[in-house]
Amino acid sequence: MTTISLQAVDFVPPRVTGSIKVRYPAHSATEEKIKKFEEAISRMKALPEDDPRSLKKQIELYQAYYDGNFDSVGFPDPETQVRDSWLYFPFHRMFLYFYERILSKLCDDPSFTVPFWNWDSQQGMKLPPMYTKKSSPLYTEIQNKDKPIIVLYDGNTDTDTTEETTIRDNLATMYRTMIANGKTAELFMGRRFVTGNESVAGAGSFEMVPHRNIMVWGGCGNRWGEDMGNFYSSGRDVMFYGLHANVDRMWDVWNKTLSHRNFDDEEWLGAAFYLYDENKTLVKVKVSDFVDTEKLGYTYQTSEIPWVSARPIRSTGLQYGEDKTTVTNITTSDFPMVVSEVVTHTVWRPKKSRSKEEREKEEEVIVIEGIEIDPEQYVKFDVYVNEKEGKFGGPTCAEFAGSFVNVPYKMKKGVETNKKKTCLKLGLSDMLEDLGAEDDESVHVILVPSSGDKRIRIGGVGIAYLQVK
Ligand SMILES: [Cu+2]
Repeated sequence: MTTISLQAVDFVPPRVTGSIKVRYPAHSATEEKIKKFEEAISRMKALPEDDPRSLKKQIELYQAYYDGNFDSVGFPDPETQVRDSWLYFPFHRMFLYFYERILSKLCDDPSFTVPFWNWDSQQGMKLPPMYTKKSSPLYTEIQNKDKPIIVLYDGNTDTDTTEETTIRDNLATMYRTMIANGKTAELFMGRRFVTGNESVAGAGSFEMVPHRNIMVWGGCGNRWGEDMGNFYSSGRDVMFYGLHANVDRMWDVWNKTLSHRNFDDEEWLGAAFYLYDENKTLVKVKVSDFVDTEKLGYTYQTSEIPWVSARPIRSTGLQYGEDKTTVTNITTSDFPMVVSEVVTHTVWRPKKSRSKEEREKEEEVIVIEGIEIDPEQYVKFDVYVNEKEGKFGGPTCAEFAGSFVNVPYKMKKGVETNKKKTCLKLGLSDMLEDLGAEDDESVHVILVPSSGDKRIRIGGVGIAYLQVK
């Protein structure tokens, strides 16, 4: 193992005086803004490749924090990845912040901001026009090739799906991710990840869905999914930065509009990364400096949030999901097992008939643990609750709890495929209310492998309670 010593300066937050900068939606950008952005990107692309601000170095820098490139000193396991953990949101905020500062300097405009691809609104669900003009430096060949017109949050690639259905599914998916499955910092932002922590990883609701499916949608659809659908290549596509600006905006919405609090653990606030600024200086940045965009001197243009009213409805009596699927009953003694077909498992609830106050204090969650997959493969399985008829109607059903999604990535050399275990936690409290099942002694948890690699090993399924702050 090589240990590298880094000469870096500590990050000093900018002095914010007067009005702050506003990031704007890509689909409604003015000609003037597009021209400025094109100019800045052209200059970044023209930098020598070994300049730490060059596009090549941005791509490499991004990949450096994925794909198991670093060990924590003295703790080879678990390997360091910003995926699947509470580092996902802050790392991306930092990365984009410096990307924006570099572009701002390159186009010599202190008021410069990056656009956000407003994929959570109906108008933003198609490729924004700024990325589709062949002669533009914002254009990527792969990006513009054969893909459904509307971005698919759920990863569903049914060819007979209409635009209207996809938009409806997308909005329901966003509601579930941001609201029903986003009640605590752990559920929304991901599991705790600290040096020497041997416990398994786990992505938050948002990193898993829709984020991963949007990355895959942005890729070329082959096994490796380049550019956007694979971490080593995603930074090649200019739209990837717009995608993540909206990810950053969603974190801001979760804090400010939905009034949720971040982690307050010292380990999270003190977690540090090394990034290059606009003057090629290596800067050590801490999460604590990146919890509020306004303290960094930027905010997001106010934009409609259509998914807040898209609470999924009960599927009974609806027309979709006509095909019935055969479901196999399994019991606790069957675990660990490889789930390659639809299975249902009855899970006893330690608490039932909880009052509204109790439900607001503690979120009941389904825990699917010991998930082992091949990290180099796309994997998606869905989780339904109490869907007794074998009809799996997708994100707008009240019985749909959420999904597990893997975007292909690499583990460090020497680590066996399938070694890393992860888990999935999905909020149950709202669902049980919608299904009228709060008084039931058990819930039926149905696992539906839906696309990608189907060699999914599951360690067990249970119920837990997480405190809501
Ligand atoms: Cu991403």
